[in-house]
Amino acid sequence: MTGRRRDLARRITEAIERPSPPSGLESRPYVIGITGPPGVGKSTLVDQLIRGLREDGARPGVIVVDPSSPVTGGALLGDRIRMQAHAQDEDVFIRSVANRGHLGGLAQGVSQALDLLAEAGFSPLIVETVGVGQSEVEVAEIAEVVVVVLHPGWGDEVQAEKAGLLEIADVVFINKSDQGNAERVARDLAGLDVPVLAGSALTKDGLEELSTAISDHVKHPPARRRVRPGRPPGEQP
Ligand SMILES: Nc1nc2c(ncn2[C@@H]2O[C@H](COP(=O)(O)OP(=O)(O)O)[C@@H](O)[C@H]2O)c(=O)[nH]1
Ligand SMILES: [Mg+2]
Repeated sequence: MTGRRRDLARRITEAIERPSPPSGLESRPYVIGITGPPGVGKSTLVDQLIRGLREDGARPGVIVVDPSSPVTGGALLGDRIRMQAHAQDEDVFIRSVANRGHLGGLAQGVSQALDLLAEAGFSPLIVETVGVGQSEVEVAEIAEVVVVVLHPGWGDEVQAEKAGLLEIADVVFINKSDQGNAERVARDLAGLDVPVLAGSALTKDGLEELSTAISDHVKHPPARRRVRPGRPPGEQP
C-alpha cells in the first residue's frame, strides 16, 4: 500500500470510530447504495459493478458495512475475498467497516468516510449495507440511488421487514435468478413504482440493465421521492 492510501485508510478508520460533523463538501460524487438480506449476493454484485466501472475508466470507492460476527467482532472475511480481484488496483479503494451491532452514528461516520474517498478522487462511491434493521435506512439517506438486492426465494420475511426494505428502493435487482424463478418475486413487486430487474451477479446476466437503471436514476431522478425515514410520505423536504 502506498503512503497516501495508508493515510486515507487511517482517516477512514478515525471517521468511522469518531465521526465529526460533515465537512460540507460542495459536490460529492454520486453514491450508489447496495442493500438486501445477508447472502443475497451484494458483495458479488459490487465486485461486478467495480469491474464495469473500471472498464469505463472510473475510480470507484467502496465502503462495505458488515454485520460483525458476535464471535470474532470483525468484518466478514467473505466480502474481502469476494472483492480481492481489485486489491492490487490503485484506482479502486475498498474498505470494510464492522457495525458491531450498534448503529448510533454509523451513517455519519460512513458519510464522512465517503467524503474522504471523494477528496482522494474516488468516484462514484458505493456503500454496501445489510438490509436488516435500521442501518440500511440510515445509509439510504446518504445514497443518490439505492439498489435493493433480493433473491428468487424472497418473500418469507416478515411483512414489516419487507416493506421497510422496499420503501428505500430506487431499483430492485432480483439476484441469483440462475438458481430459481425470479418471475414470482417480480410479479409480487409489480405494483412498485421502481424498476424491478432480474439477473445474476455470478453469470453476469442482467448486469448491463442494472448499470443502465442506476445511471438513469442518477441522471434523471424521478419526481417521485423515496420515502425517507422520519418524513411522512409525500411531504416535501
Ligand atoms: N448461484 C448464484 N450464486 C450467487 C450469485 N451471486 C452471489 N452468489 C453467491 O452467494 C454467496 C453470497 O454472496 P455475497 O456476495 O457474499 O452476498 P452478500 O452477503 O449479500 O454480500 C456467495 O457464495 C456467492 O458466490 C448469483 O447470482 N447466483
Ligand atoms: Mg457482503
